[in-house]
Amino acid sequence: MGGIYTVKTDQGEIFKCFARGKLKRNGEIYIGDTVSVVADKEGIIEDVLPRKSMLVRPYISNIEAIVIVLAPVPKPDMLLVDKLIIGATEQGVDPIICVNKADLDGAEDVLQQVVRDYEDMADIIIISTQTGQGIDTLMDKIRGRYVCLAGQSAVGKSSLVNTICGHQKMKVGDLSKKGERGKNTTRHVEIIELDDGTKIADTCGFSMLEMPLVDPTSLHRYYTDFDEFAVHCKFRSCTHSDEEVCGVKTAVEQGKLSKERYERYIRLYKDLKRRWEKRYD
Ligand SMILES: Nc1nc2c(ncn2[C@@H]2O[C@H](COP(=O)(O)OP(=O)(O)OP(=O)(O)O)[C@@H](O)[C@H]2O)c(=O)[nH]1
Ligand SMILES: [Mg+2]
Ligand SMILES: [Zn+2]
Repeated sequence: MGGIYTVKTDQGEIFKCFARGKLKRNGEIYIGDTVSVVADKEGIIEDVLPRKSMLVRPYISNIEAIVIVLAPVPKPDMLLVDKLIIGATEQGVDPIICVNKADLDGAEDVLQQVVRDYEDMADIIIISTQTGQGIDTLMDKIRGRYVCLAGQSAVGKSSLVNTICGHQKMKVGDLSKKGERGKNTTRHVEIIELDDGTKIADTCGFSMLEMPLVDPTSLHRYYTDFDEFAVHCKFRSCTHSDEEVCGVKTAVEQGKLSKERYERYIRLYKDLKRRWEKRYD
């Protein structure tokens, strides 16, 4: 925060550190980085060690799994879920989807939609930070791992941290009156360490998210649920967009693949194509 980095050493000491100019200028320090420091009273970050993973949204490194939180309110943004899953998969990070606020009407509908669209792509859990439902199941998936929470503002990420910690660790917000959006209560990323070694990074909610720029013709690789139908495409290199004989499109027409998910795929595909063609401009 404000150019000061909190670093924990192997011995468990916590240092406030500054960064060497070159690291800062290149925006090269991520939350979750393993760094080498020279520390006396205050520390200087000398170097960043190689990363196991690196996400740009949320801005975090070395995580093993990403917990994507959704809720009946605010209204789920499935395009955001698509992008988070693609970004995670690209970095070898496991996606886990948590449908929160199970105590509210509409949670079951969200769960059904999530199962329909992401069953093949992610672990799916329904939880409530208010009643405690599903929290043990989630803990079984993340225990001992380094994970981050991600998703729209006000879905309950900080509430989840508090439920897991058993006390009010993070500030919790409200839904703003107009539009039931979120108010972006969490403003910085914090990593919370539990006694059992689990590390959870609470992040700021966001709505807009640009995908990492992947070659649009390989976007379908992140849609493994398309694979069994893609064997019926005329061309092996089928992008499932404008091609005439396409097993994926047929499966969508026959209701074997989610139309909504496919339409979002096309939207991402076109978006990537536009960016890809302009990538050297
Ligand atoms: N009914 C219900 N409300 C919940 C649940 N979990 C969280 N909330 C409420 O949702 C609102 C937002 O919670 P936060 O934890 O601040 O949400 P957040 O995802 O951290 O939001 P940002 O920090 O803005 O990204 C608060 O009013 C919580 O009380 C739940 O399981 N059920
Ligand atoms: Mg929060
Ligand atoms: Zn096809």
